Amino acid sequence: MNKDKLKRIYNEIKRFDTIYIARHIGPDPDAVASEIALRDTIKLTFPSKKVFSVGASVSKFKYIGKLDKINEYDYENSLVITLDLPNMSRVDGINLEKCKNIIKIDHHPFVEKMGYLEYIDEKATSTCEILLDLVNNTRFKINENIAKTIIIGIVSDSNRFLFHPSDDKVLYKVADLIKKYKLNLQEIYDSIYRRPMSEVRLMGYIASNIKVTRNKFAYIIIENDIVNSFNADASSASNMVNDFNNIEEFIVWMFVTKDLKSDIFKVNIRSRGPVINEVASNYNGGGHKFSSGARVKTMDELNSLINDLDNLCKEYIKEKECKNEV
Ligand SMILES: [Mn+2]
Repeated sequence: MNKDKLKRIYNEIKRFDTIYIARHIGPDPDAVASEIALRDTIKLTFPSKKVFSVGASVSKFKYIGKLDKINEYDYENSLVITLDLPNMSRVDGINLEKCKNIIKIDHHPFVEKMGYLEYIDEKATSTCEILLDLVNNTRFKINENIAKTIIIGIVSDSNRFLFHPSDDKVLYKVADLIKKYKLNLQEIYDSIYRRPMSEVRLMGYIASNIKVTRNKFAYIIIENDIVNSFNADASSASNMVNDFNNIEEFIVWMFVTKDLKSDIFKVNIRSRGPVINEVASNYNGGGHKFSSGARVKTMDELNSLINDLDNLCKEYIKEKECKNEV
Protein backbone atom coordinates (compact mmCIF):
# COMPACT_ATOMS: atom_id res chain seq x y z
CA MET A 1 0.00 0.00 0.00
CA ASN A 2 1.26 3.46 -0.91
CA LYS A 3 -0.29 5.94 1.56
CA ASP A 4 1.23 9.02 -0.07
CA LYS A 5 -0.25 8.11 -3.41
CA LEU A 6 -3.65 7.50 -1.82
CA LYS A 7 -3.46 10.99 -0.30
CA ARG A 8 -2.57 12.42 -3.71
CA ILE A 9 -5.64 10.75 -5.21
CA TYR A 10 -7.78 12.30 -2.47
CA ASN A 11 -6.33 15.74 -3.19
CA GLU A 12 -6.91 15.38 -6.94
CA ILE A 13 -10.53 14.35 -6.39
CA LYS A 14 -10.95 17.39 -4.16
CA ARG A 15 -9.81 19.68 -7.01
CA PHE A 16 -12.52 18.76 -9.53
CA ASP A 17 -16.23 19.61 -9.56
CA THR A 18 -17.26 17.04 -12.15
CA ILE A 19 -16.03 13.47 -11.90
CA TYR A 20 -16.78 10.42 -14.05
CA ILE A 21 -16.07 6.94 -12.81
CA ALA A 22 -15.68 4.13 -15.34
CA ARG A 23 -14.85 0.40 -15.42
CA HIS A 24 -14.52 -2.48 -17.88
CA ILE A 25 -17.09 -3.93 -20.29
CA GLY A 26 -18.71 -7.20 -19.28
CA PRO A 27 -18.47 -6.19 -15.63
CA ASP A 28 -18.18 -8.41 -12.58
CA PRO A 29 -19.44 -7.45 -9.11
CA ASP A 30 -16.09 -5.84 -8.14
CA ALA A 31 -16.16 -3.54 -11.18
CA VAL A 32 -19.72 -2.39 -10.51
CA ALA A 33 -19.36 -2.24 -6.71
CA SER A 34 -16.18 -0.19 -6.94
CA GLU A 35 -17.67 2.44 -9.25
CA ILE A 36 -20.76 2.77 -7.07
CA ALA A 37 -18.82 2.80 -3.79
CA LEU A 38 -16.38 5.47 -4.99
CA ARG A 39 -19.15 7.68 -6.41
CA ASP A 40 -21.14 7.51 -3.19
CA THR A 41 -18.04 8.12 -1.07
CA ILE A 42 -17.13 11.25 -3.02
CA LYS A 43 -20.72 12.51 -2.89
CA LEU A 44 -20.99 11.89 0.84
CA THR A 45 -17.71 13.68 1.52
CA PHE A 46 -18.20 16.52 -0.99
CA PRO A 47 -21.99 16.94 -1.50
CA SER A 48 -21.66 19.73 -4.07
CA LYS A 49 -19.61 17.71 -6.56
CA LYS A 50 -21.23 16.13 -9.60
CA VAL A 51 -20.16 12.50 -9.70
CA PHE A 52 -21.30 9.89 -12.21
CA SER A 53 -20.68 6.16 -12.50
CA VAL A 54 -20.90 5.20 -16.15
CA GLY A 55 -21.19 2.03 -18.24
CA ALA A 56 -24.05 -0.29 -19.19
CA SER A 57 -26.14 -1.59 -16.30
CA VAL A 58 -26.40 -5.32 -15.80
CA SER A 59 -29.73 -6.45 -14.39
CA LYS A 60 -28.06 -9.22 -12.40
CA PHE A 61 -26.04 -6.65 -10.45
CA LYS A 62 -28.90 -4.27 -9.69
CA TYR A 63 -28.69 -5.25 -6.02
CA ILE A 64 -25.34 -3.45 -5.84
CA GLY A 65 -26.76 -0.06 -6.83
CA LYS A 66 -27.75 2.18 -9.71
CA LEU A 67 -25.47 3.52 -12.41
CA ASP A 68 -25.85 6.93 -14.07
CA LYS A 69 -26.91 7.70 -17.62
CA ILE A 70 -25.14 10.64 -19.24
CA ASN A 71 -25.88 12.20 -22.58
CA GLU A 72 -23.12 14.73 -22.74
CA TYR A 73 -19.68 14.59 -21.19
CA ASP A 74 -17.61 17.55 -20.09
CA TYR A 75 -14.31 16.02 -21.19
CA GLU A 76 -12.33 19.23 -20.85
CA ASN A 77 -12.93 20.18 -17.21
CA SER A 78 -13.67 16.88 -15.57
CA LEU A 79 -11.70 14.17 -13.81
CA VAL A 80 -12.13 10.58 -14.94
CA ILE A 81 -11.32 7.73 -12.57
CA THR A 82 -11.01 4.29 -14.15
CA LEU A 83 -11.49 1.31 -11.87
CA ASP A 84 -10.65 -2.38 -12.26
CA LEU A 85 -9.47 -1.63 -15.81
CA PRO A 86 -5.92 -2.43 -17.02
CA ASN A 87 -6.29 -1.34 -20.66
CA MET A 88 -8.17 1.51 -22.31
CA SER A 89 -9.83 -0.52 -25.05
CA ARG A 90 -12.01 -2.42 -22.56
CA VAL A 91 -13.58 0.66 -20.99
CA ASP A 92 -17.38 0.92 -20.94
CA GLY A 93 -19.43 4.05 -21.56
CA ILE A 94 -16.81 6.76 -22.00
CA ASN A 95 -14.24 7.74 -24.62
CA LEU A 96 -10.92 7.82 -22.74
CA GLU A 97 -9.07 9.25 -25.75
CA LYS A 98 -11.03 12.45 -25.25
CA CYS A 99 -10.46 12.71 -21.49
CA LYS A 100 -7.91 15.20 -20.29
CA ASN A 101 -7.48 14.11 -16.69
CA ILE A 102 -7.45 10.41 -15.89
CA ILE A 103 -6.66 8.63 -12.63
CA LYS A 104 -6.39 4.86 -12.76
CA ILE A 105 -7.04 2.60 -9.77
CA ASP A 106 -6.61 -1.11 -10.39
CA HIS A 107 -5.43 -4.45 -9.04
CA HIS A 108 -4.70 -6.15 -12.39
CA PRO A 109 -1.11 -6.46 -13.63
CA PHE A 110 -0.01 -3.35 -15.54
CA VAL A 111 -0.92 -3.36 -19.25
CA GLU A 112 -0.73 0.25 -20.42
CA LYS A 113 -0.40 3.72 -19.03
CA MET A 114 -3.77 5.46 -19.02
CA GLY A 115 -3.67 8.33 -16.57
CA TYR A 116 -1.43 11.02 -15.12
CA LEU A 117 -1.84 9.35 -11.75
CA GLU A 118 -1.97 5.57 -11.48
CA TYR A 119 -2.46 3.40 -8.42
CA ILE A 120 -1.93 -0.29 -9.11
CA ASP A 121 -1.83 -2.77 -6.24
CA GLU A 122 -1.57 -6.35 -7.43
CA LYS A 123 -1.50 -7.49 -3.82
CA ALA A 124 -5.07 -6.30 -3.35
CA THR A 125 -7.85 -8.88 -3.71
CA SER A 126 -10.07 -6.40 -5.52
CA THR A 127 -10.48 -2.81 -6.58
CA CYS A 128 -12.91 -2.43 -3.69
CA GLU A 129 -10.11 -3.34 -1.27
CA ILE A 130 -8.00 -0.50 -2.71
CA LEU A 131 -10.95 1.87 -2.27
CA LEU A 132 -11.13 0.78 1.36
CA ASP A 133 -7.42 1.63 1.71
CA LEU A 134 -8.20 5.01 0.14
CA VAL A 135 -11.00 5.64 2.64
CA ASN A 136 -8.95 4.42 5.61
CA ASN A 137 -5.98 6.65 4.79
CA THR A 138 -7.68 9.92 3.82
CA ARG A 139 -10.54 12.11 5.00
CA PHE A 140 -13.14 10.34 2.90
CA LYS A 141 -16.36 9.50 4.72
CA ILE A 142 -18.42 6.37 4.19
CA ASN A 143 -21.66 5.02 5.62
CA GLU A 144 -23.27 1.63 6.19
CA ASN A 145 -24.38 1.28 2.58
CA ILE A 146 -20.99 2.12 1.10
CA ALA A 147 -19.35 -0.29 3.54
CA LYS A 148 -21.67 -3.04 2.30
CA THR A 149 -20.89 -2.24 -1.34
CA ILE A 150 -17.16 -2.37 -0.66
CA ILE A 151 -17.54 -5.77 1.01
CA ILE A 152 -19.54 -7.07 -1.99
CA GLY A 153 -16.58 -6.27 -4.27
CA ILE A 154 -13.98 -7.79 -1.95
CA VAL A 155 -15.99 -10.95 -1.24
CA SER A 156 -16.81 -11.52 -4.93
CA ASP A 157 -13.34 -11.03 -6.34
CA SER A 158 -11.69 -13.10 -3.61
CA ASN A 159 -14.51 -15.66 -3.65
CA ARG A 160 -15.03 -15.41 0.10
CA PHE A 161 -11.28 -15.02 0.76
CA LEU A 162 -10.46 -18.21 -1.09
CA PHE A 163 -8.49 -16.85 -4.04
CA HIS A 164 -4.96 -15.53 -4.18
CA PRO A 165 -3.99 -12.99 -2.76
CA SER A 166 -6.38 -13.18 0.23
CA ASP A 167 -4.49 -12.69 3.48
CA ASP A 168 -4.80 -11.61 7.10
CA LYS A 169 -4.79 -7.92 6.16
CA VAL A 170 -7.92 -8.05 4.05
CA LEU A 171 -9.73 -10.12 6.69
CA TYR A 172 -8.94 -7.52 9.37
CA LYS A 173 -10.04 -4.68 7.09
CA VAL A 174 -13.38 -6.33 6.34
CA ALA A 175 -13.83 -7.34 9.99
CA ASP A 176 -13.39 -3.69 10.98
CA LEU A 177 -16.13 -2.63 8.55
CA ILE A 178 -18.53 -5.29 9.79
CA LYS A 179 -17.93 -4.24 13.39
CA LYS A 180 -18.09 -0.49 12.80
CA TYR A 181 -21.29 -0.53 10.75
CA LYS A 182 -22.85 -3.57 12.48
CA LEU A 183 -23.29 -5.31 9.13
CA ASN A 184 -25.05 -8.61 8.63
CA LEU A 185 -22.55 -10.71 6.70
CA GLN A 186 -25.08 -13.48 5.94
CA GLU A 187 -27.34 -10.95 4.22
CA ILE A 188 -24.46 -9.71 2.08
CA TYR A 189 -23.48 -13.28 1.15
CA ASP A 190 -27.08 -14.05 0.29
CA SER A 191 -27.28 -11.08 -2.11
CA ILE A 192 -24.12 -12.23 -3.89
CA TYR A 193 -24.56 -15.99 -3.96
CA ARG A 194 -28.26 -16.67 -4.30
CA ARG A 195 -28.96 -18.15 -7.73
CA PRO A 196 -31.66 -19.98 -9.64
CA MET A 197 -31.74 -23.77 -9.90
CA SER A 198 -31.26 -23.45 -13.68
CA GLU A 199 -27.70 -22.24 -13.08
CA VAL A 200 -26.93 -25.19 -10.83
CA ARG A 201 -28.30 -27.55 -13.49
CA LEU A 202 -26.00 -25.93 -16.05
CA MET A 203 -23.09 -26.45 -13.63
CA GLY A 204 -24.07 -30.11 -13.53
CA TYR A 205 -23.91 -30.21 -17.32
CA ILE A 206 -20.46 -28.60 -17.30
CA ALA A 207 -19.19 -31.00 -14.63
CA SER A 208 -20.40 -33.96 -16.70
CA ASN A 209 -19.03 -32.76 -20.02
CA ILE A 210 -15.75 -30.99 -19.30
CA LYS A 211 -12.72 -32.63 -20.95
CA VAL A 212 -9.64 -33.34 -18.86
CA THR A 213 -6.26 -34.06 -20.45
CA ARG A 214 -3.62 -36.29 -18.93
CA ASN A 215 -1.69 -33.11 -18.06
CA LYS A 216 -4.51 -32.02 -15.76
CA PHE A 217 -5.83 -29.36 -18.08
CA ALA A 218 -9.64 -29.16 -18.24
CA TYR A 219 -11.69 -27.30 -20.81
CA ILE A 220 -15.19 -27.03 -22.17
CA ILE A 221 -16.80 -25.15 -25.04
CA ILE A 222 -20.29 -24.24 -23.89
CA GLU A 223 -22.44 -23.76 -26.97
CA ASN A 224 -25.15 -21.11 -26.86
CA ASP A 225 -28.00 -23.53 -27.48
CA ILE A 226 -26.86 -25.50 -24.43
CA VAL A 227 -26.76 -22.31 -22.35
CA ASN A 228 -30.25 -21.41 -23.60
CA SER A 229 -31.63 -24.87 -22.92
CA PHE A 230 -30.73 -24.34 -19.24
CA ASN A 231 -32.37 -20.93 -19.27
CA ALA A 232 -29.08 -19.27 -18.40
CA ASP A 233 -27.00 -16.63 -20.18
CA ALA A 234 -23.52 -16.94 -21.65
CA SER A 235 -21.88 -14.60 -19.15
CA SER A 236 -23.11 -16.53 -16.11
CA ALA A 237 -22.01 -19.75 -17.80
CA SER A 238 -18.57 -18.31 -18.34
CA ASN A 239 -18.37 -17.02 -14.75
CA MET A 240 -19.04 -20.53 -13.43
CA VAL A 241 -15.34 -21.09 -14.03
CA ASN A 242 -14.96 -19.73 -10.48
CA ASP A 243 -17.07 -22.56 -9.06
CA PHE A 244 -14.70 -25.25 -10.31
CA ASN A 245 -11.87 -24.42 -7.96
CA ASN A 246 -9.88 -27.01 -5.97
CA ILE A 247 -10.76 -30.01 -8.10
CA GLU A 248 -8.09 -32.67 -7.68
CA GLU A 249 -8.11 -33.82 -11.30
CA PHE A 250 -7.10 -30.50 -12.83
CA ILE A 251 -4.70 -27.62 -12.23
CA VAL A 252 -5.79 -25.31 -15.07
CA TRP A 253 -9.34 -25.08 -16.33
CA MET A 254 -10.92 -23.08 -19.13
CA PHE A 255 -14.51 -22.24 -20.06
CA VAL A 256 -15.29 -21.07 -23.58
CA THR A 257 -18.52 -19.37 -24.60
CA LYS A 258 -19.45 -17.71 -27.85
CA ASP A 259 -20.37 -14.06 -28.10
CA LEU A 260 -23.25 -13.93 -30.57
CA LYS A 261 -22.86 -10.26 -31.47
CA SER A 262 -19.17 -10.32 -32.31
CA ASP A 263 -18.94 -14.03 -33.19
CA ILE A 264 -15.88 -14.30 -30.96
CA PHE A 265 -14.93 -17.08 -28.53
CA LYS A 266 -14.79 -15.69 -25.01
CA VAL A 267 -12.36 -17.63 -22.88
CA ASN A 268 -12.17 -17.69 -19.11
CA ILE A 269 -9.16 -19.44 -17.55
CA ARG A 270 -8.27 -20.29 -13.94
CA SER A 271 -5.26 -21.97 -12.42
CA ARG A 272 -4.16 -23.34 -9.09
CA GLY A 273 -0.50 -23.63 -10.05
CA PRO A 274 0.84 -22.59 -13.46
CA VAL A 275 0.98 -18.86 -14.26
CA ILE A 276 -1.51 -18.40 -17.11
CA ASN A 277 -1.68 -14.69 -17.93
CA GLU A 278 1.35 -14.84 -20.24
CA VAL A 279 -0.30 -17.45 -22.46
CA ALA A 280 -3.58 -15.48 -22.33
CA SER A 281 -1.79 -12.34 -23.50
CA ASN A 282 -0.83 -14.17 -26.72
CA TYR A 283 -4.53 -14.64 -27.43
CA ASN A 284 -5.90 -11.15 -27.14
CA GLY A 285 -6.26 -11.41 -23.38
CA GLY A 286 -4.50 -11.20 -20.06
CA GLY A 287 -5.41 -10.68 -16.44
CA HIS A 288 -4.06 -12.00 -13.17
CA LYS A 289 -1.45 -14.74 -12.72
CA PHE A 290 -4.04 -17.38 -11.84
CA SER A 291 -7.18 -15.84 -13.29
CA SER A 292 -7.18 -14.71 -16.91
CA GLY A 293 -9.33 -14.25 -19.96
CA ALA A 294 -8.84 -14.24 -23.71
CA ARG A 295 -10.81 -13.64 -26.90
CA VAL A 296 -10.18 -15.69 -30.03
CA LYS A 297 -11.76 -15.50 -33.44
CA THR A 298 -11.35 -18.95 -34.98
CA MET A 299 -11.50 -22.59 -33.99
CA ASP A 300 -7.87 -22.96 -35.12
CA GLU A 301 -6.79 -20.26 -32.74
CA LEU A 302 -8.83 -21.84 -29.96
CA ASN A 303 -7.18 -25.22 -30.57
CA SER A 304 -3.79 -23.60 -30.42
CA LEU A 305 -4.69 -21.97 -27.09
CA ILE A 306 -5.84 -25.37 -25.78
CA ASN A 307 -2.51 -26.81 -26.86
CA ASP A 308 -0.49 -24.05 -25.22
CA LEU A 309 -2.32 -24.38 -21.91
CA ASP A 310 -2.01 -28.17 -21.99
CA ASN A 311 1.75 -27.82 -22.56
CA LEU A 312 1.97 -25.29 -19.75
CA CYS A 313 0.41 -27.87 -17.41
CA LYS A 314 2.78 -30.55 -18.69
CA GLU A 315 5.83 -28.37 -17.99
CA TYR A 316 4.50 -27.44 -14.58
CA ILE A 317 3.98 -31.08 -13.56
CA LYS A 318 7.43 -32.02 -14.89
CA GLU A 319 9.05 -29.26 -12.86
CA LYS A 320 7.17 -30.32 -9.74
CA GLU A 321 8.21 -33.94 -10.28
CA CYS A 322 11.83 -32.87 -10.51
CA LYS A 323 11.48 -31.15 -7.16
CA ASN A 324 9.65 -34.21 -5.82
CA GLU A 325 6.62 -32.15 -4.95
CA VAL A 326 4.11 -34.53 -6.49
MN1 LIG B 1 -11.53 -6.77 -9.79
